[in-house]
Amino acid sequence: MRHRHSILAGLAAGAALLVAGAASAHARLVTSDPAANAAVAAPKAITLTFNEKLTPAFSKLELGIADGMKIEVKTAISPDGRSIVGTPQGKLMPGAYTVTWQAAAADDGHKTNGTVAFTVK
Ligand SMILES: [Cu+2]
Repeated sequence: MRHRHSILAGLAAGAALLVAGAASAHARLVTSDPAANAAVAAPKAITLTFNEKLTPAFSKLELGIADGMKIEVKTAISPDGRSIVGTPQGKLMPGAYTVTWQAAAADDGHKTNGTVAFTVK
């Protein structure tokens, strides 16, 4: 049993290394403003900052409210290439919002995506 356990542990460590190696080549969300799950005053812009430069054509965000309705947002990539900035085309009403993002790493084009939830007080 002991031997079997050590083989499984070795396999797990190998898999973790593979995952870490792949992740380092992808755009990973580092921070957001508003922060994930924060309750804030209506933000004028939403900024998602990544660990590496993005390809603007394939990097964007969408803003939705709880019932799935989309809010019109103008998106741009920051001058340093690492942030997606979304500017809502109107004041955000109090409620729960979900930011859905897609990012493509500039170095290898690999795409990543995710969501960030926040609440407007
Ligand atoms: Cu990659």
